[in-house]
Amino acid sequence: MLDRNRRGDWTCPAAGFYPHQWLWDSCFVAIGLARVDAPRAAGELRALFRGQWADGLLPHMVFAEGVRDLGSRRIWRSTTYPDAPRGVHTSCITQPPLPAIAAWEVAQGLGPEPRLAFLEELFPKLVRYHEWLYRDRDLRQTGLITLIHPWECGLDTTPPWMRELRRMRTPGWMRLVLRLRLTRLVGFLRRDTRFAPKAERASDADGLRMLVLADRASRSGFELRRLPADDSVQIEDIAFNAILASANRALAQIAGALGRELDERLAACARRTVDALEQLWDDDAGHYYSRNTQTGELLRMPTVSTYLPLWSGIPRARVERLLEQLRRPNTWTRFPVPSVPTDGPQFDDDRYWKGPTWANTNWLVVRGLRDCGESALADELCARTLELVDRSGFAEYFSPLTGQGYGAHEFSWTAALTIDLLEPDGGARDSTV
Ligand code: 9WN
Repeated sequence: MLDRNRRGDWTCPAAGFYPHQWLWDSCFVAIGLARVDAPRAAGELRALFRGQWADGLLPHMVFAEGVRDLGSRRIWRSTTYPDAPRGVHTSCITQPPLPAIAAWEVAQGLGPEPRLAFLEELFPKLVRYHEWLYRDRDLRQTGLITLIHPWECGLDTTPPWMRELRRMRTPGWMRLVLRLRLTRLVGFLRRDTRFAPKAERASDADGLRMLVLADRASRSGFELRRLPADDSVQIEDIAFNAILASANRALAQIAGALGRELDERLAACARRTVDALEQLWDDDAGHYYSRNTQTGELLRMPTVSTYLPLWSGIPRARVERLLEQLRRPNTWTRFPVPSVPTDGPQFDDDRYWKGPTWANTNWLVVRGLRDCGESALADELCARTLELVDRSGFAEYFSPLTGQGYGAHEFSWTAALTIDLLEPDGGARDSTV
């Protein structure tokens, strides 16, 4: 299946459905491929970096040549920016910072010589990406990165983000479209509903708001420092920042393997991130939440993102509270971990990021559990994830209640992470990362 989704050096998430290269998809694909074909995995990451901008930004999408799809390339018009690469079209925002983690995994699969050459090649690019994050997206130097669009967090329609989007000023034309239910018009512009039933996808309202937000951000060149305070959405996303904390550790390991040290400024930023995760902890609820950067308000809606700091080196007391939450029946379902707890008002077992279980977030939780020494629970989650795949194939996401597969049905990261989870140390080649 991964061969079918292969497009030269890189792998698309799902043929037809998602025809371009996505940042975190390619990282998950590389992590799985590293177990069976490390040179190809290395190529996957190299191809991702062909989209890197001169200022260090690693965009969330690199567009495939010659694929016709309505609109998406036009939202970005990357080639109008001096820092964007020539000869390839990209988006102008990023996605969860997994590249350093993936590079370290891929390196383990390569022989000693190609390993060093690969790490030498990628290290400066990874450093520039992390420096860009801290320079352009942590303006107050808090250690927490601010995202400017839900597409950046990877869990696009996750309830806390959608609630913030509902608060933004809605243009008149959009109110009209929604009031008159001109959904057929919207349906014509949408690509996803050609491949999967509407009930499994983002609602038209959520989809339209995301487009409006992208359009507004484009007027400020997608630059956080230029965004108008009252017409933007700015969030310190918990999933993104938790992954960044693990990625910083992977970056330090890569530096170590090359006999170098991280630049002191970057190392200080990395230390701040781990400490700053504490600010996103709500002790009453026992959850980590994302935070509105402008108002400082925690977005108190539990999602699977709350478990990602398990892999970020958080204090043991926090781990204990998270384990309590994870074992609750609203979360430890027949097929955990649902993207939204099953007793929440938003829960919908087949709709995208509003309830279904996803292989990539499970993989991240498995990694976190192993890092915390919780191997029994990690094994259990690993086994249930494999059971999902066994029953329903390499679906994009699954019902946490019945295990039925939804969305795209030949989805690359589900297949790739299955390869990794099938290994005896399932989901943790090197638990020290
Ligand atoms: C927008 C490719 C991507 C994933 C995201 C997932 C979805 C895109 C979309 O698909 O997002 O980036 O078109 O909805 O939410 O996590 O990387 O698989």
